[in-house]
Amino acid sequence: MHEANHTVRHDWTREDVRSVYQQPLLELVFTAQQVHRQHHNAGEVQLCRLLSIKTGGCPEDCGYCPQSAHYDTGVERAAMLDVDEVLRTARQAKDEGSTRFCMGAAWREVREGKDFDTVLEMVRSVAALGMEVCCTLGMLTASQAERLATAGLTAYNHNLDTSPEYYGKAITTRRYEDRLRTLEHVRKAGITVCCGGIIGMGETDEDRVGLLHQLACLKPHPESVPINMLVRVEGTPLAEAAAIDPLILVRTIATARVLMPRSMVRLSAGRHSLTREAVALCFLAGANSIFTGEKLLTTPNSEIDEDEQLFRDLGLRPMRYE
Ligand code: SAM
Ligand code: DTB
Ligand code: SF4
Repeated sequence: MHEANHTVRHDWTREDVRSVYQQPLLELVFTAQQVHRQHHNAGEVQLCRLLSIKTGGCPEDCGYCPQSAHYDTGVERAAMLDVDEVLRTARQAKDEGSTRFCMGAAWREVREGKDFDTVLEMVRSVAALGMEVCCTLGMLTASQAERLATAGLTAYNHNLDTSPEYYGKAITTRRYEDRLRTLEHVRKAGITVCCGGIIGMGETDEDRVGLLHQLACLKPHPESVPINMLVRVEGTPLAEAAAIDPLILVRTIATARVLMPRSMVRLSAGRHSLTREAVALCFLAGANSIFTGEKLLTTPNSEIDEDEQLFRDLGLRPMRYE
């Protein structure tokens, strides 16, 4: 079934997804690598830079997140950055080889007013550098999505995070349907979708299958699929979650690659805690994008010189502009 046909499909059943996910790992990685080579240049990995433009004090209480005002995590609430500061970071990221710049805000949803106007200005300025511009600002209305599109936004990140069944155990103040509605607004506005999830929150294989199934049935597929491994931050309810085996990350990435052949699959949070060999396996499994720079939003990320060394050792190149 899936081995022979590597075309883009949106009619995956949960059983299909389960049977891809459950294959012997090396069979799965081999299939994923074939799919990857059919649709992408396997020697290139896109570098993306994240910046938290509005940190901490979020009214939402997502059990994994260091920025929620509900938990004492040591992340200080900060005012919104100014446009010049954001632009400086974006220019530096571009000089360091990033082709995509993603701005995150610790908001449950976007509210009208000065802060949103500032975000629109940031989007216009970063787009003028010729970089792909992504934002992750929480829930959006249709009209806010349209204004972001007009400002030049390339992509909007809004994760489904986990399966519909497990969602309520990790997040209690918003619903899966709310997430799907924002994704629809983003699509309708003509912005590309960046949507993935987090593994290592105590979910089962079946929950990971459930998440991947939801993503693979979105039509069109999200152009970008971030796979995050939980960063366990002290003070959050998930601080003591059991560490997840990196081979489960490899399995999740490989399944995402097989199900969504054309998408960029991004090895996102948690990379810092992986060995170089595990990162290499993630690339072999079809990951073709990473975040670079010393920080993700609030937690540490891999050092840029270590990444450069790894790219040299693996013979990979940062993706250039198209
Ligand atoms: N507030 C917005 C929202 O929730 O959509 C945007 C920012 S939020 C920090 C973006 C994503 O980061 C979340 O959906 C989640 O997938 C991921 N994330 C947050 N905390 C994380 C953690 N500790 N480990 C891994 N991923 C995390
Ligand atoms: C995504 O899926 N991962 C990134 C990005 N989208 C915004 C965020 C990871 C955040 C990790 C925790 C932190 O640094 O605060
Ligand atoms: Fe707020 Fe987003 Fe963190 Fe949830 S994931 S607490 S909405 S910043």
